[in-house]
Amino acid sequence: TPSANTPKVQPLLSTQLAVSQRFSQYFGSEPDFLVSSPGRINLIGEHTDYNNGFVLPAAIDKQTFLAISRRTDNDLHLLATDLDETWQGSLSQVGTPVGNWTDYLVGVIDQLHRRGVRISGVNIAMGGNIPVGAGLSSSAAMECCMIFALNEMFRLGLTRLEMVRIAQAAENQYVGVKCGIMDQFASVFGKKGHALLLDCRSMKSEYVPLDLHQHAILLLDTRVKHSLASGEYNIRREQCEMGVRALRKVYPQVQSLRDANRAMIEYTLKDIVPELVYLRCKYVVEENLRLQVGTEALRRNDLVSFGKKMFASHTGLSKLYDVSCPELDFLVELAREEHAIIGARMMGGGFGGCTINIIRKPFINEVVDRMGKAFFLRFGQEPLAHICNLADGTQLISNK
Ligand code: GAF
Repeated sequence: TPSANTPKVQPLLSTQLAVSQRFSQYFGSEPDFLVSSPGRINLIGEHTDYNNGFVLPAAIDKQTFLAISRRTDNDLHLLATDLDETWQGSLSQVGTPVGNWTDYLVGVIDQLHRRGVRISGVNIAMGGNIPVGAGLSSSAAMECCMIFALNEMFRLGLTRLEMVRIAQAAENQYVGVKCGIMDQFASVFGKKGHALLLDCRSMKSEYVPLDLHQHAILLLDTRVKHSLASGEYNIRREQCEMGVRALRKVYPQVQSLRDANRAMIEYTLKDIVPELVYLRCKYVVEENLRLQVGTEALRRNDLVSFGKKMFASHTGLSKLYDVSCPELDFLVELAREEHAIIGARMMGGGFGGCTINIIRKPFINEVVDRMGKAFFLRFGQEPLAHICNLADGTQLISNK
């Protein structure tokens, strides 16, 4: 494992125990159900999900845990064990978002109400070890835990895909980030040792075994919080939609950027939309192609070719899609110089968070030290290093 700048991430078992113990202390009885939902990485295919394209995420061994029990009234009592914060409200008046962690839970109830599903009061304690704001989808994990727990408790009979859609809709309509489906899908459907190849149009998915041999997945967290991300994220979506509208006038078959090809972008779109729209669309079309070629390389166990696609993905995200930041660019440039790193790129929505690196295991310590020092000299603090393993998705851990 990496050395000095490895953060003190709580081991999973103690985090899980802490959440149920805090539940019992605060609410005075044991929870009826304990569920967990993981964070995710994405190997390649960034900002392609809301363009109906492909993504290749995986659930990881960092989790959110949620303990729940019934109340006799119609209230919602929440406890965030990591923050030591509480919140109470009535289920009959799901109000407007308040801009903190409670929105991810209340947003799910809001979705149930919109679907005409009423539940009675519950006590909930939630906590975990997914770094927040690091681009590892801690928010999706909260939403997925919530819907999964309510589905168990009230026997709502939802399928996993329905839960994914409810969790995403909570983020879109309550939290206000028009995210795609990738994060919630990966959190709910993750499988140990596997990535998920998801076609975001048909919603067909396939588990791709990820045999890394002597390599590991190293996340380097810039600790830059993506505060601008939600506004900029929604702007990127609008730019993509603008590109689709322009293309459709010439090519009626283009329903989303998924249907566009390089020639359409270079010979048609370039001349009919503002330059920024052209650059955004060019990135998306190229990233979808990179993902497909990259996935074939992974299936052949050709990690070196896959790694090259990761570097190219970063260049596109930084230069064409403009969702990187100096800290992420710096880490990827350093990674290009490291022989032990065979691929690296920024990950997730962007504007901060982590880079994902595929690295030869024996060199982890020395590389993390070297990159950490260089980063410190430039930005005045070290990135946090996490090694992650691919894990199972949302699950029931225990019930009374
Ligand atoms: C965020 C979103 F939530 C995802 O849906 C996806 O668009 C990602 O950014 C970029 O690939 O994580």
